Order: sequence, then structure tokens, then C-alpha cells
Amino acid sequence: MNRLVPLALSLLIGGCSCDVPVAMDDDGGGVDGAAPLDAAPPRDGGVDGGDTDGGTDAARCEDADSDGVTDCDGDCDDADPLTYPGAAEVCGDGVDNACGTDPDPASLCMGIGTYVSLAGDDATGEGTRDNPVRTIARGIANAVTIGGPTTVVVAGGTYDETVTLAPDVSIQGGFDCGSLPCGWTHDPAANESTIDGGMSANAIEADDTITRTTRLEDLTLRSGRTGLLANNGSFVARRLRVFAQEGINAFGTVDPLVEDCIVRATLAGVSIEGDGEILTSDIEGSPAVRVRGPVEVRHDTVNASGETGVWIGGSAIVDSNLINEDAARVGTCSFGFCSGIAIWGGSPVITNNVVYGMGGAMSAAISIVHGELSVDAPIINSNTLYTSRRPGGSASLNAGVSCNSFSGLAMFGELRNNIIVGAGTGTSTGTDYGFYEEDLSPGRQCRPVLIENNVFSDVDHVARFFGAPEVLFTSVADADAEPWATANLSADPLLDATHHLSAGSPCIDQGTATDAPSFDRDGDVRPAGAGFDIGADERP
Ligand SMILES: [Ca+2]
Ligand SMILES: [Ca+2]
Ligand SMILES: [Ca+2]
Ligand SMILES: [Ca+2]
Repeated sequence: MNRLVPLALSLLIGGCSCDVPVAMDDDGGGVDGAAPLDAAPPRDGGVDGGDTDGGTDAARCEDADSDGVTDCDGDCDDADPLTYPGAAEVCGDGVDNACGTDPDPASLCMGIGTYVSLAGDDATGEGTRDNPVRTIARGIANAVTIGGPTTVVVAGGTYDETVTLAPDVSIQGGFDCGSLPCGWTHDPAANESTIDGGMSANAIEADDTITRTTRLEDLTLRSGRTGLLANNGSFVARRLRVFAQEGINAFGTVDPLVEDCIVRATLAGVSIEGDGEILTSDIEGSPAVRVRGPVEVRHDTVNASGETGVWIGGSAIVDSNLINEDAARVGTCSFGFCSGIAIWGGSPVITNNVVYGMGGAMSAAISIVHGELSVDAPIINSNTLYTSRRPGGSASLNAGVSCNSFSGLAMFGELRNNIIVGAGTGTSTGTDYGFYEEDLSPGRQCRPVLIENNVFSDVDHVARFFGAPEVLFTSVADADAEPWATANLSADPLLDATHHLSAGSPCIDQGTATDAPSFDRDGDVRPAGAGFDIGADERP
């Protein structure tokens, strides 16, 4: 055995423990990946470009069913997302889902299961693969009878139900069972499982008994009301497609996880009142995202059909999102500054985002409204901010950051390391400002504590304060002469089409380390080179 230890260690050092780096490749030559058969993206650290050449690297680690366990780590069926070491038992499939030798134990499963298909029957079906039930509600009822954590397995098709979740009972769609007997292979692209609540009912509802042990995966939700409504309940939602008036709404004391979802809503897209996470999702709505607690909003694509992209009423973390880039999906709002991000309260941390304003008469990448909820020193650092997506004509106002207080004096915090790009100077695109204090009643004020190390491009004025007359700081030199501004630049940031810094950009190494994030929007480490870069991208 001792002889094997160095070998095992050497394999681990190479990355994946089951992949053997090879010196030569079957498709010949020193340049790998060149042959047509080798066109698939490398999955083994780049040793080979694919697994079609019959080479030495045939046994690479894969997680084909996305259950989090690779074949190398012991997934005994990498085509079945319900089967892996440690998996909860799913009754009715004749499989030991934990990769053991005791399938569907009678003491647990009692001869019933949790398989659901439109080809099934609630009256005569046991919920097994061979004899599924017809409704998701019946599948959940069987799961509750069985007890313990388990999963309701839903075949493709449209289920006209309002589904009420049960604790520890997950629901996964995307399985193949059009007509009996079924293969039950998992392929969500070919087997869309839709829960349709109809015009006047929600698709899925959760109450306060639901926690993150209830997972909802590979489902389409449709409703004239709310796709997924959680009243003091939490959940994990992955790979959902939601088309509804309100997409996902978790209110009360909640801590849900929303990941890899697509949401199209006419009102709020994803709304979370408590704690939670919204990750790598594509969300459209009015607002697209609404968070009131310490929610993490990261790596999402967000478009505001109205109101704003991300509405913040608490101390959220909003990092590395792409907001309002799709002009065709960005609308206008009915009052004030239409914005990419709207801060209505709390001390949010806003970093590494690429944010556009909207269209219409008043547009801001970030608008701050200090009112009943009280905005308290948000951090706005290392973002790339475009004042508008579609300038609203010669009379329009466009701002990188706007601020309005309808509740006394507000010093809104610190603006560092941001790129602010206007629609252009001159009157044809309206008037573009880096920072804009809105017209306020006497005794009210909404101004930055500090504007430091930002780059301003194509703006008519770096800053504007309300007054009679208004106070304009047109150039960077005008602003930097004030105690609240320092080390700002006026320059073309040299952004490419994906908002990255081009070679020679004046943003490179010109940021301040104060409050700067440790990674950029691509996940690259900051700082690279001689210092922190300004904007959402750190050029390697
Ligand atoms: Ca797997
Ligand atoms: Ca598996
Ligand atoms: Ca089983
Ligand atoms: Ca740098």
C-alpha cells in the first residue's frame, strides 16, 4: 500500500484525483485540441480537449446529472440526479438512492412512491415509476406519508395546480414520462415540467414550516398572480423558469436561496424581505429585484421593465451584477429617477456591478432616496455606471448617482473607484451629471460624504447640488477643489463591448484600496499589477 501513496498524491496534485495527465494525445502532435474530434471544451485542466479520441484520459471526473457528486467521488448513477452517496431515499424507483444495496425499503416506502406523470392516476397509482400518480399534490401527500426528506419526481407536461409545499419534501421536474411505461430519464430541456396556477391563483405556496431542506428544481411556474409565494417560509430554488405577475416573493422571516433561475414578471421579479441569496439568475420585472434585508444579490442579469432594476430597502450586498444592459427589455418609470439600482434604506454594499440607468426624462444608474427607511452610509465602490440606457431627449436629466431626501439631512456615504459614463456632452442627449442632488425642500439635503478616485466620461457636469441657483461642479478640477472630492479623473475609460478595460485604460491601477473589493466581477483577484483598477473590471 505504501507504494500507492506517492502515486495518489501525485494525481491529487494534478487537480482532479481521477484524471491522469498524459504526455501524448491520441489525436497526435504537441498541440492538443486541434483535431476536429477534440472540439469539446476541456474539462480536465486542459490536458485534452474532449473525450472522443479514446485517449488515456477517458476516465475524467464528471457530474453529468448536476447532483453535486462526480463519478470519481462515487456517484453510482451519474445520469440520475436523485441517486448519489448520502442521498435521501426516493420511493418508487426500485433504486437505493444512497448507492447502497437496499432499494425502496418496505419499512420506509410501504409500497408507495413519489413519481408524478400526466400519464399517471391518483386513484390507482402507487406513485412508482411503473404506476405514477397524476398530480403533484398527490405526490407530495405520498411523500408526507413516507416521511423524512425525499423528492417528488415530476415528468414533463403542464400541471394545472396550486402546489402547497411540505417540509423536507423537494420537487424536481424535467423527467421523461409521456406515456407508460416510462424511462424517467432526466432531461429538463426535453421534458419541461410546468406548474400553472392559472390567472387567479399562485403556482407554488410555502408557509413557515418550509426551510431550505425543501428544494425546487427544473420547474416552470406560470401564474396570473405569484409564481412562488413564501409566507415566512424559506426554500432552495434552482433552475426555475417563472412567468407570472409576481415571480418569486418571500416575505416575513425568510432565508431562501434563488440560483440559476429565469424570472419574467410584470410586477416584482424576485422579492425577498428577510435574509437570502439571489445568485446567477436572469430576472426581469418592475422592480426586477426587491430586497429589504441582508440579501446577497450576486452575478445576476437584471433588466427593469419599469421602476428600477434592483430595489434596496436594507443592508444588502449587491455584487457583480449586469443591470439594464438589454435596451429592448428596459422600460421607464412613472416618477423621479428611473434607475438601475435604487437605494431606499439601509447600508448596502454595492460593488463590481455594470449598471445602466433606464429611458425617459430622468435616468440614473443608482438613485438614492432618503426617506422613511433612512439610507445610512452605503458603500458604492468599483462599479461601472452608465447614466442611461436610452437617453430621453434634449430635456432629459441623466445621472451616474442621484440623491433625494424627503426626510431631513442625508449624507449618503462614499463613492469610490467607479467609472461614470454619460450619454454625451452637449444638449442632444439631455444633460448628464456624475452626481445629481435633486431639488429638495428647505432643510433637506442629500450629498455625498466623499467622491474619490472615480473616472468621469461624457458628462456635462461632474456634480450638481441643489440651490437657488443650483451649484454646478462642471470639471473634475472644480469638484476636486471641494473638501468632499479628491483624486477623480476625467477621461475615456477605454471600455470594450463587454465592459472590460482595454490596454492603456486610464482606470488601470488608479483606484484607492479603501473599501475596494478583493475580486472583480469576473472573480479575478484585486489588485492586479501596481494597484486597484477603477470600475467593475480589474485588468489582469
Ligand atoms: Ca452526479
Ligand atoms: Ca447521480
Ligand atoms: Ca429508491
Ligand atoms: Ca490593477
